[in-house]
Amino acid sequence: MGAAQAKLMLWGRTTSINVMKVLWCLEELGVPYDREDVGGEFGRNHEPWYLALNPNGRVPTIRDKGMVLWESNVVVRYLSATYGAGKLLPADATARWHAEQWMDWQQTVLAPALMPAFQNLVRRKPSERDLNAVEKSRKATVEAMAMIEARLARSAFIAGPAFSMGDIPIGPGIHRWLSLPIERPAMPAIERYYQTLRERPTYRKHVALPLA
Ligand SMILES: N[C@@H](CCC(=O)N[C@@H](CS)C(=O)NCC(=O)O)C(=O)O
Repeated sequence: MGAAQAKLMLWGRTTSINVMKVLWCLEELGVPYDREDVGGEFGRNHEPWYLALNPNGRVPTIRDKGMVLWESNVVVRYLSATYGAGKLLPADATARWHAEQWMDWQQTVLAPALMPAFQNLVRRKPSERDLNAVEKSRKATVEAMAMIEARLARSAFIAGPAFSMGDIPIGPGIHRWLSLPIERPAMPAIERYYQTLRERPTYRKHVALPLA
């Protein structure tokens, strides 16, 4: 036996939607980890030591088996492939590639749609809120959520009949969307999906928390 393998290290504050994905994934897979607060009120993400790990200056960043990795959805893919084959990484090819597809869509469509409403309504003081940006964001998110609603009307989870890595980037956005004080059309498949996710202790522990 060689020296004990260092525990996986995660840098990032727990209130970050992108850090939540990694925390949720680690917890689903039962991978032991250490974590340090970086970003938001904790700062440090523009310090040289952090930029040497992650030149993008954002959270999360992980180090595992000597490899440093950032970009939350890539970290979720890495963890799923390394520790979650047959669990979070679907064995079925269609489910695998549908998971990948919805993960990229979350980064490029859902996240930019939802972020302005969240930032304005949760992170800013009422006097500093841009309500036009909130309304634009609300409408863009309704359009994005309509795509998820259609998908979930014919599939229990985002990539098929089973929970997978594809649900991990989507789940935190669903919680934020349903928790924001904004008008939303009824989306019964999303409501059903949210209740299913909330049955997972890992989702309740890291994701379905009061907005902060
Ligand atoms: N595409 C990146 C985005 C990372 C990102 O924007 N993280 C935010 C938090 S959700 C951040 O670092 N904000 C600056 C901060 O926390 O100080 C990813 O998915 O990891």
